[in-house]
Amino acid sequence: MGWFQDFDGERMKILFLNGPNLNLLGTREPGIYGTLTLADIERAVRGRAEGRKIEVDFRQSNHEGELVTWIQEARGTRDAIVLNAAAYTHTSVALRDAISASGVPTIEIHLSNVHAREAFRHHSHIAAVCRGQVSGFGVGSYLLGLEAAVIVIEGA
Ligand code: CA2
Repeated sequence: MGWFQDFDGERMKILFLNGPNLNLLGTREPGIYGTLTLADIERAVRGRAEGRKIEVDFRQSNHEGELVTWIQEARGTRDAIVLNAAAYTHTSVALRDAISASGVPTIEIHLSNVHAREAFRHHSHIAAVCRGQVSGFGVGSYLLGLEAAVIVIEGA
């Protein structure tokens, strides 16, 4: 049996969270972030999850506090979080504390390769409390984030 089919428990509940300005995807800066909208990316993620024991919740907020609240609410209700914290990656101790306090395994993702960009994008406040990071694969970072979440949930 494939590692992605052998989850014996309930459906895996995976929460995708997207931070500030990601609602603008597909409308500006296509050279860096591509031409897909966030709705296109959500469709791709749901397509990858289809037919598997995976329940996807996909959200975006421009507000740090709202993201903090959603991370807090994930405790006991979600099996993993896949988080593109956008600019808050590089600024937010609040998100880091929320991830740490929630205890929910979290995968950090980025569309662009943050390490190949400006120096201020090289540091992530959340990396140390995440299980790992996927950066630089466009929509593929979301799909890899989904697979990473499944691997973490299954304990593979
Ligand atoms: O590469 C990523 O996914 C980022 O998380 C995107 C953030 C950036 O601050 C991080 O360093 C890397 C920015 C998201 C803003 O998205 C826009 C989309 C279209 C137009 C303008 C911004």
